[in-house]
Amino acid sequence: MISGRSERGKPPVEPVTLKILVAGGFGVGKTTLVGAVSEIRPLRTEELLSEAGRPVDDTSGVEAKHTTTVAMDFGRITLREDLVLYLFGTPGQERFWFMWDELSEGALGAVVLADTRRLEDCFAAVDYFERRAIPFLVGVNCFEEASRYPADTVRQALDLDDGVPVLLCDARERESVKEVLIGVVRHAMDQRAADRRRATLG
Ligand SMILES: Nc1nc2c(ncn2[C@@H]2O[C@H](COP(=O)(O)OP(=O)(O)OP(=O)(O)O)[C@@H](O)[C@H]2O)c(=O)[nH]1
Ligand SMILES: [Mg+2]
Repeated sequence: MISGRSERGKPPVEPVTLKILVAGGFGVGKTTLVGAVSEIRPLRTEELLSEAGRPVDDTSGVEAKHTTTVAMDFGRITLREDLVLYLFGTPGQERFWFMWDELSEGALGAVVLADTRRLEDCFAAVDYFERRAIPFLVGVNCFEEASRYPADTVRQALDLDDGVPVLLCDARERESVKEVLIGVVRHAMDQRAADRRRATLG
C-alpha cells in the first residue's frame, strides 16, 4: 500500500536521533531546561530535599528549592523533521555522580548550565567533559537576581578553551533553549569534522 506521504512524492524521513546531556551544578536549571523544550512529558526523578540530605546537599543560594533530581531528566525535541534530540539531564549533586559515565555513553555533546552567582558549581562538569573529549558548550542561565556578565567574562572565569561556545540563555524559555541545543549540535559536528581532518592528516 502506498502511504500518504509517498503519494505526495515525498519519501518518509527516518530522523537522525542524537543524544545530548544537560549537566551543571545543583539547582542551576537542568530540569527546567528539559521541561521547557520537551515534546513528550519529561521523565523526572525528583525527590524532596530531605532533612537527612541537609548536611550533604548545599542549598545555599537556592534556598527556595524543595526538590532535586536523583537519577536523571529525560526529554525529546524534534529540531527538524529529520533531526531529533534526546535530552538527558544529569543529577546536579555530587553524590549522584556515579551515574554520569552511564549517561554519557553515546552522547554527541553536552550543555553545561551555569549560574553566575555560583560559577564554581559547574567546574566539575566542565572538567568531566574536557577530560573525556565530549564536545560541550556553556549555557549561562540568566536568573533575574543574578548580575549579567558578558560571555567572554564567563569564558575567562571558567578558563575555557577558545573553541567552547558560551551562550546566555533562559532555561524556562523554549526558544532560548532551542538555540542552546542547536548551538551544541553545531559545535559537536564542527569538532568531529576537525577531529577527522586531524586524523586524516596524521
Ligand atoms: N528565575 C529563574 N528561575 C529559574 C530558572 N531556571 C530554573 N529556575 C528555578 O530554579 C530552581 C531550580 O531549577 P531546577 O530546574 O530544578 O534545577 P536542577 O538543575 O534540575 O536542580 P538539581 O536537579 O537539583 O540539580 C527551580 O525552582 C526553577 O523554577 C531561570 O532561568 N530563572
Ligand atoms: Mg533537576
